[in-house]
Amino acid sequence: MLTDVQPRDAADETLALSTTEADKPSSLSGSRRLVLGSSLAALGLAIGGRLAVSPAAAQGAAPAGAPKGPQPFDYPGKDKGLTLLGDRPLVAETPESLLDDDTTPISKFFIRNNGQIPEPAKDAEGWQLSVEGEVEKPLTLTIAELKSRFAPQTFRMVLECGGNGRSFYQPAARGNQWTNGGAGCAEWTGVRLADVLKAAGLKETSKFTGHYGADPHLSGDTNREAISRGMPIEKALEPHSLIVWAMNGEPLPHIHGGPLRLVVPGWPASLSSKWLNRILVRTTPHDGQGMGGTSYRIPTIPLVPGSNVDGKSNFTDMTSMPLRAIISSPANGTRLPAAAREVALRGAAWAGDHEVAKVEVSLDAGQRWQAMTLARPKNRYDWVRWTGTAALPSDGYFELWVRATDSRGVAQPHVATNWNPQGYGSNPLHRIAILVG
Ligand SMILES: Nc1nc2c(c(=O)[nH]1)N[C@H]1C(S)=C(S)[C@@H](COP(=O)(O)O)O[C@H]1N2
Ligand SMILES: [Mo]
Repeated sequence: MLTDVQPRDAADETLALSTTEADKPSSLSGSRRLVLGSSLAALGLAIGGRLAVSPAAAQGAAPAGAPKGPQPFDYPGKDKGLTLLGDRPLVAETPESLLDDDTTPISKFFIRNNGQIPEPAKDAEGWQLSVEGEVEKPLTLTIAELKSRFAPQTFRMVLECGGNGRSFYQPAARGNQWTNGGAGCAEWTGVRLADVLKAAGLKETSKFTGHYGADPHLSGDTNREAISRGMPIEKALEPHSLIVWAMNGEPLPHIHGGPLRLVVPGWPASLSSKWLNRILVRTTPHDGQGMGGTSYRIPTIPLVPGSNVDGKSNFTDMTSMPLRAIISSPANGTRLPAAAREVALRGAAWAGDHEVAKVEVSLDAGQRWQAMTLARPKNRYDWVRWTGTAALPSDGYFELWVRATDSRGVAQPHVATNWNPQGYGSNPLHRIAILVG
């Protein structure tokens, strides 16, 4: 049967094209689609984060048990403008308008935990990392030893949750309903994972890694891992795959995995293990928590949206994150004065393992596109900041659409494609609404 469709919340939006969706009653009341119309006049200025016209940011997309819609966020050292997506485990995303800095400040950086937050380390320099398994000589290194034995590197690199963009899928996919804010771009300082692996001595048979962190499973069961993912050795040996102890020049904050984490840029951030204490080198693909099934895996043959599949066949591990561009200024819902005839635009674009070649903006729902100016990224895996100006033909309501194109000539889709049960790879173009006058 083709349409083994998962149940959805009744409040879900109704732009779906499939017959299973078309007969659902439209539920405009309470929908975030109305945010601009109903609240802009009242607020007179920016509305927090979500696209007023987006069906995907609908509150109904939240999984059962999760808070209904975005919740205010209150966490030490974090900006209150972050959006809480779940408090157990703690997950918060960054509204696009808070991704307006060239380097994402720690206060605005998204948070994604799968398990409990571990106890903070008492002696950060004494934190131990072991490298074991398919190596010539297993190692145990303290952070102090990592710093003294290997050459430190600093790169500005995007870290992006594998599920970023998930909320744009119709029907809703399982998991945290990220919009575009499960991503940030920070300066990471550490040593090359490759240097440490080589010090442990790689063999012909050293083909994959598996990573372990100190965070307990959500249940507290000490036999279970919160998450433990791994990758092919080629990705581990890339010069930008780092073992990191500093973020934006500060000791790596506890909530971001301090004192030690991996940063594996371009691929799902679930590989960037926080509270890193053990790397296992393997001959076979890792089998830890978050490997196999439909976890961080995408279909190799496109599925009917809503299909109930287990990922055992015709699925492959997600590698590069997809292309994505955001408008970080103005914020969605911004009201400009009457007679304003242009608007300054700013944003960012990134492309996983690939390169951003072009960023364009449309004011007429994609009929005409205008190229934006791209800044030079600092290094591979840095995002591309972009700027530009759009002419406003009149007062009134406008939607601004942004789309990136990569160096292979592939642009972002208008809608989320390649639906999969856990919602990976969703990268429809970002849209914001503004009102002039
Ligand atoms: N030990 C550990 N590492 C982890 C996770 C986790 O739950 N535990 N979550 C992963 C996921 S899914 C993401 S998206 C990133 C989030 O990193 P951040 O919280 O620093 O933004 O950490 C990854 N590393
Ligand atoms: Mo993630």
